[in-house]
Amino acid sequence: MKKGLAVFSLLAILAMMSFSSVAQEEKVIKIASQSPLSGPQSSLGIAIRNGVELAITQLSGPLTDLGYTVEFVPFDDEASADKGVSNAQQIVSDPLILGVIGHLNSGVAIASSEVYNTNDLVMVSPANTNPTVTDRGYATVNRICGRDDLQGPTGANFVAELGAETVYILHDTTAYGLGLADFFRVEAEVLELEILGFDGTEEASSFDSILTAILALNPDAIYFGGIYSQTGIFISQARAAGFEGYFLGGDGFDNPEFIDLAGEGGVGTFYTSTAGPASVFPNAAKFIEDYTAAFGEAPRPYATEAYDSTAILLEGLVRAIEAAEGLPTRIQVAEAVRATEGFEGITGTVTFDDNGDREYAAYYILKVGSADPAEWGNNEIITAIELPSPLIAAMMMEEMEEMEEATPASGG
Ligand code: ABU
Repeated sequence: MKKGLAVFSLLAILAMMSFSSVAQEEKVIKIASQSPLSGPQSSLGIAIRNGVELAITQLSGPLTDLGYTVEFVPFDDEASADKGVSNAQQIVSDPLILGVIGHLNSGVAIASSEVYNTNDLVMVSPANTNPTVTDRGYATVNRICGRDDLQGPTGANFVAELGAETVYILHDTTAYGLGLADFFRVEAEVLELEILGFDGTEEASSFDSILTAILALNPDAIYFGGIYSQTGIFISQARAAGFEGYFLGGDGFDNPEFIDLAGEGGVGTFYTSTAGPASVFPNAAKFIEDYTAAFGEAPRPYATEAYDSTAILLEGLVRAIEAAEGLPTRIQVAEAVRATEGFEGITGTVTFDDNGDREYAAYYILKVGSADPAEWGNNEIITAIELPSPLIAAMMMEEMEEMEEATPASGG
C-alpha cells in the first residue's frame, strides 16, 4: 500500500471511530431529579430520588429496545429556591437531559421551572401542591399530585366535621405553607369557623412565645401549613405546654419523621395528604417489595408518586422518539408527556389536563395512630376522595350549564 493511501485509510478509520463515539453519545438520554437530599427535609427528598432511580432501573426497557441508554442524574436542591435554580441552570445546559422529576417544595419548583420552561425542558412533579406550579399554563410543567386549593378546603371541612368552632392558623411562610394555610382559612371562613389568628413563623426549635399567645386564646384546633421537620417539634411543645385541642396540617406532615419529632404528642393528630400510603394502592405490593429491597426501608410519601412521574416521562420519551423517528427535541418530549392519557400507574390512572394537572387527584385525611415511626404507613385513612382539577371542574360545570340550557323548562 502506498504511504499516502495508508495515511488516508488511517484517517478514515479514525474519522469513523470518532463518528461512532458521537453516535453512541447521542444514544444516551439523561433524566434529572431535583429534591432535598441534605438538610431537615431530606428524608422525603431522598424518597423522591429513590422512586426515580427504581423506575429508571425497572422501566427503561422500551428505550433500551430503541437503542437508548437512560442515565439518572440526581440533584440536591437543599429545599432552597436559589439552589434549585442554580441546579436548573446546570441541568438545562446538558443537552442530554430530556426531563426532570421534582421537586419536593413548591417554592423551589415554581422558581426552578421558570428555567426549565425557558429551555423547553419537561418537568413532572410528584409532590408540589401549590396551584401556581401549573396555573402558569406552561407546556413543560406537570404534576401527578393534587393541589392546595383543594387540599386546604378538605382540611377545613374536616375540622368543622370534628366539631371545632375556633381555630388558630399557622404557616411556615413558604409558598407551600402560606398558600395551604390561606386556602384552609378561606374555606374555614365559609364554614363560619372563628379564626383566632393567622401567623407565619420560620421558627424551627423553640415555640414558647408563639404557644403562649395561642394557648391564651384556647383554640379548639390549630392548623399548621408547614413541613414535618417544623410541625413535629411544634406539636410536641404544644402538647407539653397543655394544648389539648385538635392539631391538623397538610401533606407536609406526611412522613414518619413527624412522629419521631412529635413523640406521643403527635399521636391522634390529623393531616391531609395527596400521597396515599403506598399500601393503599391495589398494585403497589411489588413496588413496596422492590423499593424496600433496593433502599433498605419502606417507601416514604411521594416515593410512589416519583416512580409514577418517572414512568410517565419514560413513556413520553418513547412516544416522542417514535414520532420523531430519532432523538426528539426537548419540546417534542414536553408535548408527548403532556399528551399522557389513561396512563395506568401505581397511584392510579393519570391523564393531564391542559395545564399539566392530573385530571383527577386523590385527597386523603389521615390520623396518626402510633408514636412508632415504623407504623406511619398504617395511619388510619379517615377519608379518601378523588377531586377533579380546576380546569376539569370548570369544563364539567360548563357542560352541566349547557345541558340545563338545552333542557326545556317543565311546567311551562
Ligand atoms: N406538597 C408537599 C410538600 C410541600 C410543597 O409542595 O412545597
